[in-house]
Amino acid sequence: MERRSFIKKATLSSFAALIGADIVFGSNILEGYFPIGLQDPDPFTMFNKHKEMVVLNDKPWNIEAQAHLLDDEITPNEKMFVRNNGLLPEEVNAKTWTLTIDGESVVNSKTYTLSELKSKFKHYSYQLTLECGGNGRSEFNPPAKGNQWTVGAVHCALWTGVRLRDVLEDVGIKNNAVYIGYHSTDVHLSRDPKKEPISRGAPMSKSLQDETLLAFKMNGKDIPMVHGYPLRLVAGGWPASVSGKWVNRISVRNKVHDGAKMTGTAYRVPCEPVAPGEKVKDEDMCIIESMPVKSLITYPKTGATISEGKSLRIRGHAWAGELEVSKMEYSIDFGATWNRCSIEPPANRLAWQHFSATVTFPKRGYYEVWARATDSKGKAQPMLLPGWNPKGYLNNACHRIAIKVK
Ligand SMILES: Nc1nc2c(c(=O)[nH]1)N[C@H]1C(S)=C(S)[C@@H](COP(=O)(O)O)O[C@H]1N2
Ligand SMILES: [Mo]
Repeated sequence: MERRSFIKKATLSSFAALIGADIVFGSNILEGYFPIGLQDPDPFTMFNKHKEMVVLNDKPWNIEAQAHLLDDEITPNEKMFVRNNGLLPEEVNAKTWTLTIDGESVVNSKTYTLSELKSKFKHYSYQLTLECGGNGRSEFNPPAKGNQWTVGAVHCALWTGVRLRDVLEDVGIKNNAVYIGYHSTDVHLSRDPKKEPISRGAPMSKSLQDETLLAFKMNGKDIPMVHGYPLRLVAGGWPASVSGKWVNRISVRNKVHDGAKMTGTAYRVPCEPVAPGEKVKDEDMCIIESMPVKSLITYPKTGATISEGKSLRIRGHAWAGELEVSKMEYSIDFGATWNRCSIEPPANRLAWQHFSATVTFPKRGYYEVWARATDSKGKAQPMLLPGWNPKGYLNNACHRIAIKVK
């Protein structure tokens, strides 16, 4: 009689996904045994993150980058921020993973396996800027509750998958479709299986864009577990909360989706500007759609010292939600005067753009380099803070670095 009971294949594959490597002798693992690689509560090891990433919260995990870590043109996994609203899915098995398309506005609901999705529809790859709606929240006054992101809740990775549009067309969408809503397998903090940590979505016009993907690869590899393995919705240029991780169901709704964090004040800002600290009624709050124009200086790191007489090459990225960035400038005199940076076109729509400039300083001393992007409709970043809002969203103030000339 076999008395030893080995862990299930599904458990093994979710262990492997979490560790980010094949567990070569995994079939020998006994039930109830937890590989030490997973007992390690260190998020840097567990999620393969760069040592300089900053952990804001561990339940749920919220981890941000620093500006200088985001220097790569395409953000690698190690430097991508993590924003979870709940606990990681408990069991993930790509082999049995399915995606169901349902809702009031589908002709007939339909379920696809992951391999059906991959074989039936054409694959596309896009670099997509995903920024948390709350990025920059820490600067608002009066302060807003929530993760106190500084500048690091943004990334631009290369996502590969099938177009949501192609899948929706395959299912058949009724004329009264208004919105899609995603559903995922992560676990509510209360562990109540009836509650979802988050279930957001997008209007049909955004859902049907070329670049809106059901992605199964990130930067050419399986999506890392913490970023949504094995299937993720990605919708660049909108608050990253629209890009549902671990997606197993998409509902096509005949009204604005009313899932978790779609209603009340979540991911909404006052429809009209308000004074700092002002109370705003729920019905006067509007859902955030395209993100505002913004930029980051990713080189050098703030605090750098250079020698007198030397010029400084600065570089970074700029993005503008659904729009392009048409002008990029820097200032070394606290915003009194501005000089042009050169800026490249995006790799594709909704990808961030790279800028650079050669900066010279008149004499020794302390300087700040400020960067300001302007979008294709002529809207520029505010120098210090944009309009206050109760939940602390959309802080697109100019990024600033300190430089000493010695
Ligand atoms: N299923 C699920 N999808 C999710 C979330 C989540 O908690 N659960 N968080 C959202 C939010 S608020 C953000 S900002 C992005 C973060 O993506 P990242 O962790 O891959 O950087 O994922 C979004 N998709
Ligand atoms: Mo977010």
